[in-house]
Amino acid sequence: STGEPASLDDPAIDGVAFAPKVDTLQMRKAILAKLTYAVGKDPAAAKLHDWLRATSLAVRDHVVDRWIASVREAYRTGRKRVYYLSLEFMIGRQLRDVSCNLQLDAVVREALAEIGVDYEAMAELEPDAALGNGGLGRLAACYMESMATLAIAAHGYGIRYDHGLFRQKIADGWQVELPEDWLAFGNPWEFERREVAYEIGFGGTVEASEGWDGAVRHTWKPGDRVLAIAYDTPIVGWRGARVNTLRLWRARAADPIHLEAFNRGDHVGAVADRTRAESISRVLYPSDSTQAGQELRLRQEFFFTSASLQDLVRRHVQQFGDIRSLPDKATIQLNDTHPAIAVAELMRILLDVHALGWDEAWAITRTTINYTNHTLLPEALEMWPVSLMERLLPRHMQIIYAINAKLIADARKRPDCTDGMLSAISLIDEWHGRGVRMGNLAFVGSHKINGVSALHSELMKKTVFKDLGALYPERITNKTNGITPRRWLMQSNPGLARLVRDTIGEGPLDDLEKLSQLAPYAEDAAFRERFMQVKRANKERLAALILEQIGVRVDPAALFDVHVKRIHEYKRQLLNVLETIALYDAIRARPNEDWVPRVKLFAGKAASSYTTAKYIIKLINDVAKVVNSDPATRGLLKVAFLPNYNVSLAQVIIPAADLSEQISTAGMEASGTGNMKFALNGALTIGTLDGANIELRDHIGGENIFIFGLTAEEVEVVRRKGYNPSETIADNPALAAVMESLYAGVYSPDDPSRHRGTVDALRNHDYFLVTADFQAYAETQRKIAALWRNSSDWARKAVINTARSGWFSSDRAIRDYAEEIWGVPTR
Ligand code: NBG
Repeated sequence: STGEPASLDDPAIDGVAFAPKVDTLQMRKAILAKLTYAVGKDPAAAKLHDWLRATSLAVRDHVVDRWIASVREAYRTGRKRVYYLSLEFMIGRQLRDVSCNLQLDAVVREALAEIGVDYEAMAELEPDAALGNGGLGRLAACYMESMATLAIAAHGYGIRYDHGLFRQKIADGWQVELPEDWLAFGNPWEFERREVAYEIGFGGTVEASEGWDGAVRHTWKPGDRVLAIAYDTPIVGWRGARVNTLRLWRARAADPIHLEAFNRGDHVGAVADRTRAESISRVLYPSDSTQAGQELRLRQEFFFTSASLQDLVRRHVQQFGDIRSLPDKATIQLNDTHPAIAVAELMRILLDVHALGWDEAWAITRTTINYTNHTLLPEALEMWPVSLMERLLPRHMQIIYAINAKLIADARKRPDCTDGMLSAISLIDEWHGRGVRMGNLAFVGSHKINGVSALHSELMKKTVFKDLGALYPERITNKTNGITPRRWLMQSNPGLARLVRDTIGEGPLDDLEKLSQLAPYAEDAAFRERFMQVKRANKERLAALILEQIGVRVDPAALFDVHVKRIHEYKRQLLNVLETIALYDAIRARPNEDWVPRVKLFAGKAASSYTTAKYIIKLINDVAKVVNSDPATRGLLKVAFLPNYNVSLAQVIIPAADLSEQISTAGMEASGTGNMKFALNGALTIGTLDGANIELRDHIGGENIFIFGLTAEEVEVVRRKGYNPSETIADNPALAAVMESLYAGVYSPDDPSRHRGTVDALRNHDYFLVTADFQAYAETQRKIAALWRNSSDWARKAVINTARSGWFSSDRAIRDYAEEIWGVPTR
């Protein structure tokens, strides 16, 4: 019923582009058949949700054909597999992504139009799969898609949270967190695999005994066990090059119910064990770049890591018969430290289950595992109390002590070894009440360790991994992040994608670096005109959304100045707000000046326990209220905070931006990936020399980006010397006035003291150097306004931004990982 299914042994799966052969009539029949036989509805009675399900299932059939062929190909060729372990995968909506990559988009649209179903309205009903917090989870999603595009045999492993990242509502200007329920209407993109289940142990004891060879063998007898059940989601590469599997684990109790207790009348107690076991995959921790120090979090980390390792070891032994060839046939990438326990768990499996000797087990572990570090923030470096680890994972703790003993012994052999060095590299931190340093464990157990931008990788060598890096210098490498152009250009900005294609052809669709062919068109007035028309249409769409969502009317002709990302002090939304207030003051003071109409758009979630970040959200909304209702601004300045920032909202906001705010305190944003998405979509950037902004400047040229503020080195010096913000404030009348009005409660008349804590913190410490960078930021914003007045110069730079963003494709990033870390071929 789905038209022509691809042949399951289709040789094209080895990498040649492919498109399912299906016409509109066949697609229409397929959707109607799904509606009738899978959804069980009469077309006359079907709701939009039913059509969404039927359409997804019809498209999914084409995915499955390619998926099975991909799996067969991997077995047939015996090629090396990549295993990507991540606590977060922020994959967003699937229907448009899958149809785009299989070139089914037009056919689906036409088929639905013939049936009389509004595709756009229907697609809006699909919930975002928001199994992540921010950049780290979205990176994992982009990488999964690029691995399939480059025809790498890859498996993603994570947790199937019942509830993803909370929904954010703004009530009276404050963030309110509501539960997210993405599975409420079922999930057509996942396949439950009840037969793929592993036991995950916790607690208990370790028994030592003598093996047949006289060696000591350890057996872990866990105190309790939960089951990990697999749920598979196919991930389709561009043009269906390959379909890989994202395998997410759900926790289930081994025994669903205690019948005896139930029959006794204890109906709640009868399912208590089940509730406890299943809590492991219940919710995503809403922590972004900070440590969630909960026992449940450690249970989540071990749960998915152990299930994934058991699964990949089973697959390897089944396919190749010998565990010792694992490093030749598998490579494991740890996405941040969350799965760092993999080092000890793989050792346990090799030593205790496969009875290998220590040295052999260690060599296998050390050549199979790699680790990506995503932050230098000290509060984000995971450290689990030794006491907790000993209780929950007693065998792993023994292994960690043994790894540590060998590490220390090796370091002692070095002539330059000092006590300071030994205490820095140790897996055990003795300073903060004995904790296991998960970052060090990941480093020591890995073949390669990478940072996510050039600056971040350099800083990693100088800070967190200074001593380990000195011991093992060949291990540290850089892999600058990337973004998939399928979602972040083709799907989110079809107007621009069409213009690119009409102008320079299909090349960039398969190799984003070919976007550079667009550069000469920056000098072509007619082209610039069309480029800006696309932008204008995107801005109109966003303006309508802003009006609908929060009732604020913005002029699509205004400069859209956009700051969207998680709310965090180091990302400095505050710097932007202070400058917004200063601009508001200036407009009122000099109303007759030729002001550039500007929309200050913000969106982003604050971690539920991060009070300061929540006050920043409230402040933005307080400022918005005053500014937007003041007739004195004559609509020249509008401030808007859009609630519930997520992947789908980003897909609407980013193509409509003129200016991208990337203004973190230098040295603190590991990479950023939003910065790349904005530039690709023709926004200019105002940014600090931080993370991948530096590479952005290098690629698009210093004259096409607005860089300001302290460098990472200067930040370090200023902090070391001791920074005095009150002097800076006193020297800057505009800034001083902003601080005073905030302190006096001008923006919070209902509670004049509300923002005094914020002002005091800035006046007294200002750790993130907001006041230090204020003047440079404000001046740069005025330069940007001046450029905006010259619309052809602006358009020229916007075109150049798009033309030179090709390097930031995640295909480039994945190719680097494949060649330099994983040792697997790409297409
Ligand atoms: C984040 C960094 C970002 C980076 C993403 C992806 C964590 C721990 N780190 O700068 O803050 O772009 O990772 O690498 O979430």
